[in-house]
Amino acid sequence: MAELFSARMRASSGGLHISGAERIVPDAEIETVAASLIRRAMTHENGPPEEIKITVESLAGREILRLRPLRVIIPSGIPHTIAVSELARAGVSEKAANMALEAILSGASPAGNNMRGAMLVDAATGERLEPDRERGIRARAVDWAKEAEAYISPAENELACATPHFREALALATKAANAPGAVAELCISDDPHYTTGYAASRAFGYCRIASMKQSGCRFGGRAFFVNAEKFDLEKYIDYMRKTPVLVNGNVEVLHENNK
Ligand code: PML
Repeated sequence: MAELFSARMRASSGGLHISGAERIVPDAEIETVAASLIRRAMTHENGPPEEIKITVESLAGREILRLRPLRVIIPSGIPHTIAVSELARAGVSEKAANMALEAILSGASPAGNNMRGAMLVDAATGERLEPDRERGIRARAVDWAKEAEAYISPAENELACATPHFREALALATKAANAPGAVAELCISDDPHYTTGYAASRAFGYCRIASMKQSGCRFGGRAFFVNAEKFDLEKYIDYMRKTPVLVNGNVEVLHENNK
């Protein structure tokens, strides 16, 4: 079997995060994928970055965790209300959910900008647990298995996805939902004109929510909610950063009309 590599891109301007992406690819595809990551950074709607960092790292010797994708739910109703109730049924207090929602939509870093990674939030109290509020927590080394194209492409077609946001977010949410101590996740894109977000959990799936922010709003980010009583920060960060995850399996899309 071909050796696998983690390839990631981070683009920034003036020290501020602009865009990022993660792939897991065989050695033969590294050059093509690196070129496409650079093209993506250069054509991002926030403008060409001042700096693009591409990291390619061998995954040799690391055990790859294979996960089935979270089931996708398409709700109807008031976006923020759906998000909070979806988080609540997964075990996040309303206080914690509302705190995260407000922080994401007003710039969760100490300077009031978007964070580079996600907030880490005690699901019960809403206390923020990430060691660095600028960097936050990053989920790295996650992608769809090559064979999963047969599952993710039809789901993208069904949902009329014109960009890779959905497929990348579903893979990342699947990894995050399986982290030790994970309770749920809330995400709103920081791309100003991408307004779809989600609330996800291992128990209830990936609830894809349209209109989570006003078009043009530059704020966005993620909050990972954890059970602080069953939680080891070091193990959590180690899993999020280092455990390579390939997602594969049928992408079930469920349309809920009565929320
Ligand atoms: C991001 O910009 O990284 C977040 C993308 C959220 C995607 C939501 C979706 O389309 O399902």
